Amino acid sequence: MERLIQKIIQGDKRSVAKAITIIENDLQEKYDLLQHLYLHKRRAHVIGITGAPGAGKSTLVDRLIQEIRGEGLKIAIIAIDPSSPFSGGALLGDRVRMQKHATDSGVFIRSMGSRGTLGGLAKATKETVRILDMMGNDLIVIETVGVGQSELEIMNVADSTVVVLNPGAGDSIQAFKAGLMEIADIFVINKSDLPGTQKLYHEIELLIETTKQKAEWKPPIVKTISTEHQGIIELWTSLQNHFSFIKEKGILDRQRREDLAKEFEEILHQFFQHQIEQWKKQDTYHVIMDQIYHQKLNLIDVAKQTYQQLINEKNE
Ligand SMILES: Nc1nc2c(ncn2[C@@H]2O[C@H](COP(=O)(O)OP(=O)(O)OP(=O)(O)O)[C@@H](O)[C@H]2O)c(=O)[nH]1
Ligand SMILES: [Mg+2]
Repeated sequence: MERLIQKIIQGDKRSVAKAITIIENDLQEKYDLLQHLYLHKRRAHVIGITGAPGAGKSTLVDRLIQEIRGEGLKIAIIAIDPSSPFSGGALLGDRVRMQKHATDSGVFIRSMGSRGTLGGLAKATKETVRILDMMGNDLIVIETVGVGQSELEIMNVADSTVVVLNPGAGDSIQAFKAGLMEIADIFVINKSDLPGTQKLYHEIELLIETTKQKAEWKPPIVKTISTEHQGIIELWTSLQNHFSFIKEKGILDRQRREDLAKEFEEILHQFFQHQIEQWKKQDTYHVIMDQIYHQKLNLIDVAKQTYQQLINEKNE
């Protein structure tokens, strides 16, 4: 494990991929790996990019990579495989589009599937972010299709969330309904070469004015034509402004402490869950369940006793 960690710190892509697989597949070495990860102080700026299928998220990320690499910064991209079967083809497009960066040692791209539950994916994403931070990336971008609650949860992992909208698609109302107003730190109107851009701009402006009256951070609206590299510098500037803002206000620090507390609790749950699973493997388990079923034992009493027993085992 020490060797793997060293290689991750050196930026070895193969080792990073291996570590992510350990996390994704919940392998035995996971806690060993996490032990090292939690000793590392996070420093990367985590950016979430969400929006409807085909909004132009990948094109935008591709352009952002170009911009950021120009400044010599290191960047990692996590593309969350869309849970919707409709976007299958588009993902292939992503891979082709970003392919040209694949040989750049300062760019790491990984797609993560929605195998198992999406809630589990959010957790794996969080842990993957730690690996990518340790790898020395300055920026970690998470791209996800913004539809359900679970995708919103994935976006919670980000320090700065970008919501990508398109003109002429009724997008402002959609954004309002889908809860994207709450999570957006920056709005991007991509495809602003298309008609309806100004109308959408005013609608979002109005929504921000009414929903973010008291907010200290008012999300900027950036117009982009990502296919023509327009508005990319403005987006990058807005992202940097937002990161400075949350750092200066102590928001980032507070957020990361809360995240750690949550992760701590989750790990405790996992340990306990594991103990329960072990306990269920004992022969007495079925006997006890039978007796509960026939009202010979009281479920709550047995649960209390078992709980005590498990806690004591842990202390021994
Ligand atoms: N006219 C116009 N087309 C664009 C712009 N940006 C992206 N597109 C096109 O929109 C299509 C979808 O772009 P993607 O970047 O794959 O969109 P996406 O949001 O990543 O799509 P999913 O990953 O499927 O959700 C592509 O054909 C792009 O060429 C833009 O600014 N203007
Ligand atoms: Mg995409």
